Amino acid sequence: MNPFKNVNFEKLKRGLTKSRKRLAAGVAEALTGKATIDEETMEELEEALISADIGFDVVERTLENTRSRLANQADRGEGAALKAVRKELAAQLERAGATADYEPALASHKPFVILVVGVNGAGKTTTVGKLARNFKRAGKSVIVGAADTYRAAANEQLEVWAERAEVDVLGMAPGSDPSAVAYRTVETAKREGIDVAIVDTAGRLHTKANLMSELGKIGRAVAKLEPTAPHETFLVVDGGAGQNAVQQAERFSEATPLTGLIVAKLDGTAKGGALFRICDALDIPVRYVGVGEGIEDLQNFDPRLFVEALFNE
Ligand SMILES: Nc1nc2c(ncn2[C@@H]2O[C@H](COP(=O)(O)OP(=O)(O)O)[C@@H](O)[C@H]2O)c(=O)[nH]1
Ligand SMILES: [Mg+2]
Repeated sequence: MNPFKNVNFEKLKRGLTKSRKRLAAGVAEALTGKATIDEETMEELEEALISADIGFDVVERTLENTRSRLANQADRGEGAALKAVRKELAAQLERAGATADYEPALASHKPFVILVVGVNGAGKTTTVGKLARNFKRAGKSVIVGAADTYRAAANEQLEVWAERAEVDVLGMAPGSDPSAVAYRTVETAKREGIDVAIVDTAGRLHTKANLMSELGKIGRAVAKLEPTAPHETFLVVDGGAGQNAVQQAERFSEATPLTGLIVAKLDGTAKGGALFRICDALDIPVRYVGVGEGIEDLQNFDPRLFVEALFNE
């Protein structure tokens, strides 16, 4: 195999600038100059983490574990506390299954079939282009399927990304059945021995039941050709959507089994902390993060590196 991982700490850091400012300022205010961390400091810390959108449950668990970690060591100063908080925050992401070791199981499935779902404007099509590029850089052949058949412009948008990523694209006439596009994409991948088939779907309001049930239909269409497919169903959420993203994720996971999250547009928001509550609420691992509009801007998700980038000055 030829693993390619797009991990670029400096770019990640830059992308998280707004979120880091929000988080780091509050945490620094709570901890700076404290020789030992007392309960009052813990409360300030709690406030800082909550106002960084991290979500109540995650914050409570993080602080509880931080307390017991500190209780078991001699050094309970500012530095030790910060270190413990970071470790615990990363642990919360790992708890939902995120890991730096994640690799799509391309060796076990050919084609490896990925469905990309989410609400309108979340960043799906852009993410499909970036994903295709990452696989291409790993030496894999890729086909993308334009199953957003509702808008005439959707095909063109995906074609532009496919061209940038230098991969094949399969589109059908606007108004075609999205399941048919998905089916033909996988069929073409099989026939031509293509490694990865990525199906882009139309944005749908998580409140519209008929569109949501169509997702199940798309999944069943590809399973007719490949019983184990789709091998991944990624939900793309806008990193700036906060609590709203939690609700989206809940509705989507009712409509179709989700295997991972992709959090896009983290570069545009100060609400990056919401990523913690999203994967905690759904118990679904984050697999990739989008930190820019360029084709190279989809990074593999490493929980520890992410937390490091959220705090690192
Ligand atoms: N800054 C930034 N913009 C993004 C990112 N991902 C997507 N976008 C932008 O979000 C907008 C909607 O993206 P699109 O892929 O069309 O969303 P879709 O409706 O879910 O397919 C576009 O303007 C993208 O350029 C990202 O990681 N960072
Ligand atoms: Mg789209």
